[in-house]
Amino acid sequence: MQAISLTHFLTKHMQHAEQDPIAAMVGDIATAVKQIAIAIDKGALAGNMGNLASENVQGETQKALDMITNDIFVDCVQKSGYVDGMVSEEIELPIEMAAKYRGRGGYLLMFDPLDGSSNVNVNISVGTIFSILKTPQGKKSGQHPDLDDFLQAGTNQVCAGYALYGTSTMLVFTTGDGVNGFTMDAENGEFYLTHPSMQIPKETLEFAVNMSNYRFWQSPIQRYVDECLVGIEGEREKDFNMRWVASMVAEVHRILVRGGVFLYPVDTKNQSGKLRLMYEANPMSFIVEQAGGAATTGLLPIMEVEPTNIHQRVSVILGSKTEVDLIASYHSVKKKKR
Ligand code: P6P
Repeated sequence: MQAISLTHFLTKHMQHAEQDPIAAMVGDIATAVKQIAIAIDKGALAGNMGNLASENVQGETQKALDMITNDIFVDCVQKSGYVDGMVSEEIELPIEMAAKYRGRGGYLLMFDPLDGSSNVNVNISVGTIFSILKTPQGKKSGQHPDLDDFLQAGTNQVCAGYALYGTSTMLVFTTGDGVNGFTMDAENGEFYLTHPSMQIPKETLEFAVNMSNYRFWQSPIQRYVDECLVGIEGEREKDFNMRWVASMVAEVHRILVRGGVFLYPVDTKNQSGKLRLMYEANPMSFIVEQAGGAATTGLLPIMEVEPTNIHQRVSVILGSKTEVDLIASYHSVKKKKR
């Protein structure tokens, strides 16, 4: 039986009135994803694989594709008229919507246009991550939001998702009622529901971490990874496998499909962590929790972190609930300094 299209899903499965704006924004995001997929697919042929002279607010050298994808996303996603303002990983301050699109408003959108962009040059999967919040009450529709309006905990998200530009282009999102994955048919540009109601296995034998940071980690992380490496001879009494793609969207998607645990913790090198709370950790945490997984900083659920800066970083441990809960327990147990 033909899988249902995203267009059908957005009209039939999100038919409650209050979901209309979200359906409209997701439809615009899908349009942006199609255009980004084309831009990436051209690869070196398009001559946009190089670095720009500029740096983003993170101090990272910006790639041409970072800004190309950023502009595609802003152009497409403001068209619904529901977005009062956007925050992008690539732009220091909130992005104001063009006057012709300001009107209905009511929502704020944060996004990482091309997460893992350093992988583009070596043809490894990359992704786009997005998070949608409601504009705080009291704002007149069409009024530009203040910086503080974006500073909401991840538990306030009304929609979150990612696009994965991999062996196929996929759009995976949640509106708080489970996680659904759609695959793009390159021949007609439509997305089809190929992964309904995604669920993360509670157990896993696979962890994903950048092992080169081992010497910088805090003891609970070193303890957990040591136990995985000792395997069946040690406390865990089972052997583990490891993956590290250095592309968060690819890691999270693998975990959604077959389980696993992803770790990018704070350490003595990255004392606030590496990944950004508002447009990487929070949206991925919403998706993971909606799929039956867990997402913690080690000390508290990521979505309970009260943000103080739109580009702040956070410790990220997420995936199969059994492993994430075990790692969190190691943080609460006072272990002697290693
Ligand atoms: P490292 C990509 O730059 C990213 O933000 C995530 O997508 C990825 O999980 C992580 O950083 C990779 O970091 O230190 O291994 O290069």
